[in-house]
Amino acid sequence: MQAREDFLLKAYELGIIKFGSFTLKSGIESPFYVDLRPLASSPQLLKTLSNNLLQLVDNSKLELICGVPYAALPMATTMSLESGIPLIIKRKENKGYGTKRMLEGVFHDGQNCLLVEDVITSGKSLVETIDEVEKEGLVVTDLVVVLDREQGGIQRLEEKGYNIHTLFTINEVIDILFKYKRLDEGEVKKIKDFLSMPPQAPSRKRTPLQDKEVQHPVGKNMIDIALRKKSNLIASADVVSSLELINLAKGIGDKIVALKLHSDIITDFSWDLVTELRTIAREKDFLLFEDRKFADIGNTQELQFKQGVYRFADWVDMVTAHPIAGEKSFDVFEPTGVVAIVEMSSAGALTDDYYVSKALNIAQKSADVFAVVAQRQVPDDLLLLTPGVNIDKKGDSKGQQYNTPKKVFSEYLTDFMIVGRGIYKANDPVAAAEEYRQQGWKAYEDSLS
Ligand code: 5BU
Repeated sequence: MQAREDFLLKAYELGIIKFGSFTLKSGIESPFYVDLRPLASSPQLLKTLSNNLLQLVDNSKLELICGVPYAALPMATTMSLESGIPLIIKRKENKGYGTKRMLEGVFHDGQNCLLVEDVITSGKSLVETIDEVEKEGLVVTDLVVVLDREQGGIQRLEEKGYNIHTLFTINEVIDILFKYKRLDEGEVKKIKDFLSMPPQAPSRKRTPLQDKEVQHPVGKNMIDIALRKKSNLIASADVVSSLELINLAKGIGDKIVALKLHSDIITDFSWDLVTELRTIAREKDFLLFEDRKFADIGNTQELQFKQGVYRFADWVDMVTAHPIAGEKSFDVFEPTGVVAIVEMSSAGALTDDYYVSKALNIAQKSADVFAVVAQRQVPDDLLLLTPGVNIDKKGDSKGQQYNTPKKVFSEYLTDFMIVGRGIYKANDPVAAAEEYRQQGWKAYEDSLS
């Protein structure tokens, strides 16, 4: 007992657990944050920990040890050195070239592999990891975990038939830290209250459109139109002739907040078309949204935006741009509203978590950006636009991935959905637009409560 407490107090001094207010990956606000990576900074503690973990399992049947990246990697390595059981390394992501294996090292089918993990919360990611290891032909029966956050993870894995051995539970950690006066009573109460809440407690609530703190005039305009029309629908008019485009705009104009265009796919693009579109947009009360996806240095983007065949600056209300060239590159669009693309809907897009967080950071720093395109919840000061929405289809043969209106409004807390083929390819585009408008608005209203 004393040894466990000693270990924990020393680990605490290294900063493996912090108290305050932290937003977890799931969006949930937590009063504490656990990060076991600093343990590797004390070789002695790492060794003690690794031996404690080894003692939790019957070593005789184990043939391999594998740590879940990254925090458990030094632990698994030390366990391997201490026990003589060979180590294999699991990749966090497939490197996409070469052998394409998820596991590195020498192993063969049917070997029993012990998985090592730092913290278990809901157990979801651990289930995915086990799947990946089993897909490589290995057998997983046992897992060792340093800390159980007591959010249902153990049960989830036990139900699937795995033996899961944990060193500490979070409640135990809190009790020990309280006993040794590292936490006071108020802090303990706050943490215990949090731990006793249902694990799937909703993260942030949706802010109703009328209460959004959007400063940009184009963003404000979008919200006003949405409320007037009870619509959160942006139609993507990916048709290739002026005639089709005009017909579509006239037909669905009063159901949408914006008409999204790819001007460079229109075979007979002309200034007459622009004039007519502007007239329809004014009559039917919607915005013109050019999905140009600018992705160059500011100077070039300025030329592309203001010069050339399309001269977007003269007639569009809003444009899409990638944040790839940095926040200054957005300045050239002023006063047109900028929608920054931080995450794409297609399979295999490079916009992973790291990209998204950096891209959001750039988007938030620019006064010209009022909205972003993404497939996840974003900070409340930006409007969220989500493409890849279709009621009937799951995807196409070219990588597009679809969600339903219900999913994007309830899960991502999307503000506006973007629908292309679901409308313009429908037998009756006007009826389809009305169906999407109704479903979208209902999903939004449902997500308010
Ligand atoms: P669809 O027919 O509903 O699949 O059309 C979607 C539209 O949204 C299409 O114009 C795309 O260029 C656009 N889009 C997208 O689908 N996914 C993205 O991540 C981005 C834009 Br950014």
